[in-house]
Amino acid sequence: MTLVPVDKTSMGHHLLSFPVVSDIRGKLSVIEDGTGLPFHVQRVYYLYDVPENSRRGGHAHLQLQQLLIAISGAFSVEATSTDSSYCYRLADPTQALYIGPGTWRELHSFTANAVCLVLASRQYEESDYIRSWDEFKNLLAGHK
Ligand code: T46
Repeated sequence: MTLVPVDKTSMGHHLLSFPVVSDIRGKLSVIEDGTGLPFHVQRVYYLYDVPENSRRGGHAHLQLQQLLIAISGAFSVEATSTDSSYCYRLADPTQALYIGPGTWRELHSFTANAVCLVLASRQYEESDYIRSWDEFKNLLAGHK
């Protein structure tokens, strides 16, 4: 079963769609290496019990690629890269938001039951984070 691009918003951030197996017992979605995943998954983590008024992210990565999935509930992701800036509302467990290197992300407006599952292309490295907006803007300016 293959992932399908939903849109072409940006090279740095766009939605992908997972196939669903649905029957009277419920639904099942599969994420499988070699079926259209844009990278090999090295790490999985998840955000949950996030207060409604809390913001997460607020940084970019130098190399990391990630897929964000609203496994339960909903939340918003503001993504900014060289070619575009867009606010996604993730609320569908059959969709994943791809976020590539050089993309600033901010997550907010979590519903009470929201769970954000993240598949990541690399292990955790603090040195991969760009946590300063000014540094990020300088990086983008250098790529134009
Ligand atoms: C991202 C968004 C969606 C670890 O020890 N290992 C890990 O794999 C991660 C992701 C975090 N941490 C530690 C580092 C901090 O002490 O957990 C603490 C909270 O991490 P952070 O403030 O980076 O969490 P978020 O939710 O702001 O950002 C995370 C990811 O870091 C980031 O890459 O895109 O989730």
